[in-house]
Amino acid sequence: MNTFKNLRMYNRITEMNRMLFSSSEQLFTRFFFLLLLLLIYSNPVIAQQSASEGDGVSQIDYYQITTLPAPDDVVLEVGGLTLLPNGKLAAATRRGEIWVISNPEMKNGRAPVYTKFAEGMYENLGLEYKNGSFYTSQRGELTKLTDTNGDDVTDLYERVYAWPISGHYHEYSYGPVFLPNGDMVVTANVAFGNPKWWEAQSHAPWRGWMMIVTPEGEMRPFATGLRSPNGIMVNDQGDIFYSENQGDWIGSGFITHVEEGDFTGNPAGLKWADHPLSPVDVDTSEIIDSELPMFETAKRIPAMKLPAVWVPHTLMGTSTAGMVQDTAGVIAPFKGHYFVADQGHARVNRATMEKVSGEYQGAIFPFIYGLDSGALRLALDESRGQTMYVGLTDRGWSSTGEKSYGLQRVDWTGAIPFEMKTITAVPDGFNIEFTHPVDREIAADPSLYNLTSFTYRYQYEYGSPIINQENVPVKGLQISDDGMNVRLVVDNLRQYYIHEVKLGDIESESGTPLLHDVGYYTLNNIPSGPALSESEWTAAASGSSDDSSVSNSLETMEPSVSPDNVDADPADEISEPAVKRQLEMPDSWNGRVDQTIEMGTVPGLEYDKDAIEVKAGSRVRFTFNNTDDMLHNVVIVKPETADQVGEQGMNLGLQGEAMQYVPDSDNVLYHTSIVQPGSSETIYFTVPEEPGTYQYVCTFPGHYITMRGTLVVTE
Ligand SMILES: [Cu+2]
Repeated sequence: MNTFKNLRMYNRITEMNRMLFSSSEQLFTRFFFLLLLLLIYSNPVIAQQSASEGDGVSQIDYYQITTLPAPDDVVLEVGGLTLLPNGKLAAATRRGEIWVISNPEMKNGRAPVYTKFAEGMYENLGLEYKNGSFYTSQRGELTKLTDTNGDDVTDLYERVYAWPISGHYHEYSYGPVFLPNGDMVVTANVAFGNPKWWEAQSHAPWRGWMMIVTPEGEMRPFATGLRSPNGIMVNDQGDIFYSENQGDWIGSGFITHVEEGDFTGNPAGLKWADHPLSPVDVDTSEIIDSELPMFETAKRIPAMKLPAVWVPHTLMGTSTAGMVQDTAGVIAPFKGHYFVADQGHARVNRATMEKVSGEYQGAIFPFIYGLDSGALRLALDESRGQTMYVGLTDRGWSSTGEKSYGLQRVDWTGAIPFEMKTITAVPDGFNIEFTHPVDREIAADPSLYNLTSFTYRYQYEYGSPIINQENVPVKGLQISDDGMNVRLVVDNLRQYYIHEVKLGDIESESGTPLLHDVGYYTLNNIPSGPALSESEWTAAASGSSDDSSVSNSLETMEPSVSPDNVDADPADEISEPAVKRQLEMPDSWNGRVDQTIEMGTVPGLEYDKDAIEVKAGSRVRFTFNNTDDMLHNVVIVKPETADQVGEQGMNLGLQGEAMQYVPDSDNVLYHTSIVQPGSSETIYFTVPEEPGTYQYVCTFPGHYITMRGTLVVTE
């Protein structure tokens, strides 16, 4: 356990260091300070983001994140990642190279060794190894590479299959992933066009398609409707899945089970549905911009395949990427589950799926936060166990995290976190399986299970707001004899809808709090079968079932004065202002402002100022100009509370949007609303009387880790 204590200490000191040396001129000093810390703790960990939950358990109690160092001249923008039979790791890069990495586990603290296996290719976004050869997708072809003389450098590049491209920058090609019969699955991104820059268009055959390619170079178009199909996975049943990214006709990211002839949502690829090789029987004229949910269109079009698991946008990530099934139980408590990388949020989620009425559906849960950059590819180390490698890149795509590429390792410590292990559908509600037995007394309270359902529009416009949000009142529950399962009996179960399951302070039998308290279940089918009879479950106390769920009302827009019961000690002295978002200059100021502050953004999720100095008690006019292409706010918080407030913002779930992602906490002093790209907002506030190092932070989900600075209040 000492290691973890050190890690936690490391995090705390990194944070201190961030506060002490935040101006850019002092970067040099900061670097040496960090180096010193690393020597003091003499630990192979080079970067470890804090993900403390603030209530007793945190990510680092269960998972250790280590950055694999690389030589300066290796620009490891990972597009493909695979483990080799000899224990080495191989990465294909967006720069067109393949690197073989020896000693990725960094035995005895020794650095990994990088050998360039291949170069001169173009935007490789997938990598597999089979029978002594690598297989990788370049933008325009699937390539096989072989080292024929055993010097760890390829000397044979063979084209397996080439597909046409128009030359548009967005025509990324992904894969391959092998099927059990030795054929390969590849996917082809659409181009963009007019009148909107983001409008998906298929300028060449099979853009927007999934293709099956045999090792002999025969290609079979398999399915279309794909927009930005960054992840491909074949599970232990031999079934094919792909991950999708939000855009036109795609309300949010998702994971879809793909079968031959499927149409998965985006109509661009339908341009080739009449082609003699096409197995897809859908006509573009059948796609109508109706503002209805996707499932309404699927009722009309038999070939339309609904997502097995929606990955709710901003709540669980922004760009669904690589996926891998943990068939060997590398992360043992989650054997058989699916890990799903998110590029935009630099995180990894965990999905579980089941088949109901012959179709896949399931849940997605948070797993790992705080990676260095956009998480694109995952590889599980099945031979050594307990390790997942994550390949990172964000060039042109932006993500949270402080770097633009790299390779990190997630090591499971062996301690099993208290989590919702699975959510499964039952005829009258959901069954939640936990990783440890629950504290029965606490878990018996139905008000601790908050369920809300919602979906997205199927529309031409980019993305979608959350629509048709409704409460799902919990009528009662039944705890299994072993305490591992809680079966919820609910009202208002809706087929096709995403059901948010958010838990209150449930603890395990041994008093451990949940590491993550939320999951999102996509209910494509409600199982048939007997419901629990009323004698089998404990009813909710009257009145508690209706108001336990999240309100959809905009009344929660201004979370101003209500106190928060979790409070950081050093902040207790600072009183909470009555109005936290003052848009007009207060009359009592008589038109006099002591200081005007302008704050902007810079690419890479940062403000354009690391620190601002203000005088205690002074009157400030504060303007936030969002010059970035993403949504941001500015939340001024009490000293040392940016992490806590940032995490609370991230955990608001469905309430977040209406609350401008500003948690209802007395650590929040002042804030702007969420400011749209290219817009600005001005607020007025009086600086606290207590001098100190306050913080400001963006609480839009996932941004708080890098988007922050210090507000130095002087006497
Ligand atoms: Cu932000």
